[in-house]
Amino acid sequence: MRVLVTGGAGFIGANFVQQTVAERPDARVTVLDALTYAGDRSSLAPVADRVSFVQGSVTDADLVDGLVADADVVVHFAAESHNDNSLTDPSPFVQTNVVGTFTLLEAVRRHGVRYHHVSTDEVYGDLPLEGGERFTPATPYNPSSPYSSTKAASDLLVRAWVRSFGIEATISNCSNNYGPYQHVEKFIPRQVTNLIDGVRPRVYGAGANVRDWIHVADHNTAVWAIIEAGRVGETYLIGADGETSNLEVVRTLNELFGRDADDFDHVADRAGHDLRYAIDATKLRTELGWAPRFTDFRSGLAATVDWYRANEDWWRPAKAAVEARYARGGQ
Ligand code: NAD
Ligand code: TDX
Repeated sequence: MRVLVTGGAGFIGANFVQQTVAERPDARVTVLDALTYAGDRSSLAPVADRVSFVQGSVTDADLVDGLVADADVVVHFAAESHNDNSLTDPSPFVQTNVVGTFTLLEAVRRHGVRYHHVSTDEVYGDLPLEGGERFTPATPYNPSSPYSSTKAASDLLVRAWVRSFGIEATISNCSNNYGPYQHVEKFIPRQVTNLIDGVRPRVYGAGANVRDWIHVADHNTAVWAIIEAGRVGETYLIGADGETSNLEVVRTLNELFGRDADDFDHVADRAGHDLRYAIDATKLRTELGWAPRFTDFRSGLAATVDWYRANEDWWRPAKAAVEARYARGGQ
């Protein structure tokens, strides 16, 4: 099977490519990645000899056409992915997330190639902190940020291309991922690398916001389950019942570093900050028989801390610039 992975030098894409090479000897993987600030070719170093790497943008119609023509399945991870950046400059989010998806869909339509669209639970907006409500595939779209609105737009393009042109596509909307190779701008790697540097964790606002954490490896087994057995035109929600408040995350990290759990700082809140995400993954579990393997968040976090300790060469080059950017926003 010839697999074209967009965004394969990013966090989830690189884990997907490594996992695919390790577990699927029949897969021939090509990565298309623009190597923005978020992409790092060294994330693919362990499998470099098994992967064809093409540096370029998903908005480049000619390049995309040739690569899609040569694939059996396209797995689309490439995106601008950070909410905070989308509040500073939404423009690349519209280009990559909307125009890039459009460009891929047109190529998939021309060449009749199977397409899987990787998206986020943030398209559904947020939930109240209390009450236990969860997102389902029937939840109306109600995105809050420039990031999530461009992801929502891209999902709707996919649905329209299925209905209007009959392309063979599936969509997944996953909750917050954690694990190795995540950029230091994101919540967990930022705090882990702060703690390695002896800096107190930084929590936005009161810190009561809840995210539904899933290990990146579990996200990726779900993506493969959908590619292999998902019904064309369907949306699957991916989540592993990992609801945890930001306060609980930093307390656990402090404990893993042998520090007082409450030794952290509250900093300026994010504009429009979503309160709570929670996924009902019943459809994925019952229809496709998927189940997560990383069900103990604390030990998953401990393994992630170990990875960042052991791979300082990977994250150190980005750290100072990320912290300087946060400092300008009082965060
Ligand atoms: P990331 O920011 O770590 O990686 C994105 C990758 O896309 C980078 O390698 C970057 O170089 C590449 N890229 C950016 N613009 C590009 C362009 N125009 N053309 C080609 N490549 C380009 O993101 P991530 O966290 O790995 O997220 C991957 C996907 O998963 C995204 O679509 C995101 O919306 C979705 N998602 C992420 C999470 C999460 O918790 N991180 C949760 C649910 C869904
Ligand atoms: O320093 C911080 N302090 C803090 O309290 C940072 C960077 C974040 N936060 C908070 C904001 C969120 O409530 O932590 C939570 C997680 O923040 P992010 O890592 O920025 O993730 P989030 O905004 O929830 O979005 C993530 O999950 C859904 C990914 O970045 C998206 O790509 C994905 O779609």
